[in-house]
Amino acid sequence: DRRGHRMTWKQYHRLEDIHGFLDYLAKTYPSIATVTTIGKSHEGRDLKVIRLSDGKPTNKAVFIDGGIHAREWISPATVTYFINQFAENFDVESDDIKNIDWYFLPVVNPDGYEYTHTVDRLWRKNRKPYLGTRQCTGTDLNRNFGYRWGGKGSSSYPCSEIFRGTRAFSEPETQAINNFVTKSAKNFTAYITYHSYGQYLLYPWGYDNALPPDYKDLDALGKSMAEAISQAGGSKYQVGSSSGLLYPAAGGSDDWAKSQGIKYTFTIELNDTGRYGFVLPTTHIEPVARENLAGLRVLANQLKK
Ligand code: ING
Ligand code: ZN
Repeated sequence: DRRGHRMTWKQYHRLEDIHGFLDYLAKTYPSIATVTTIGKSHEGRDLKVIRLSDGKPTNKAVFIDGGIHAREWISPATVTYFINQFAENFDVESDDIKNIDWYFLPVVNPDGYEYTHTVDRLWRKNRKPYLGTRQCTGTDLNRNFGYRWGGKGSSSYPCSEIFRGTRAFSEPETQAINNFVTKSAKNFTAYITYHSYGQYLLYPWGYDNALPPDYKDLDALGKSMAEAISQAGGSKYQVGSSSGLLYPAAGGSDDWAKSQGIKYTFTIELNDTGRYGFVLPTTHIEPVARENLAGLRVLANQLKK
């Protein structure tokens, strides 16, 4: 349309609209926005990262992703809301925001995401077939990352919803993130991955009931973020380690990020607490994204300290 893209936060969008939106921003704001394809999905779709930055060499770096799980549509919707907010208002944003190099990958699992739009609304995994006798499709990308891969809460059975894959980083989508984050010479100080649902701010470890040495820092920041979310929109988020608050699950992206030395690492389970679950009505997109932007601002503020 006349804005040059089709993205809104009043409905859930197909991958084409999301990618068109990122490309539009890179074209419209070339001094701050850059789009890079960091790899391809199994079916050959682009894994597009948008960087928003004023290029100051002293900036910290933050990596944010969404859509690891196909059916959690509120996640890409929320991440694209952040991108829109920062890109459209970068010059008037706070220094907290401008002193960060932001890297956003809104759809980690584009094949699964498209599949939930066309075939099965509740698909979770990616779409790479397992070449075994049972011919089941898909690996749970949040069990495929390479820290303590293969442990509790993951399955070696390809038909399982939590199939871990045949080895750590066996999937092109997780490989691309691993390569980008570990080989790009960026010094990432925070990693946030958005999922749904449950309203939780989760920190490592997920693989088992153990806590990282600095978990008190993560817990304190998580509680401040939860407070900001509640003040902005009223949703209550619980804070704790993923294994402690939910269940042990090895091979998650947050554990891997933490193992790479990224201090502030969170999995955020967006709204709701189960009334609609994965099929959150579109009227919830703006309120959920808006209150979570308030939470993200608290994280940005912490990084300058
Ligand atoms: N929940 C996460 C899952 O992958 C989780 C919970 C978070 C597990 C962090 C491990 C680490 O099962 C959803 N809804 O995907
Ligand atoms: Zn998920």
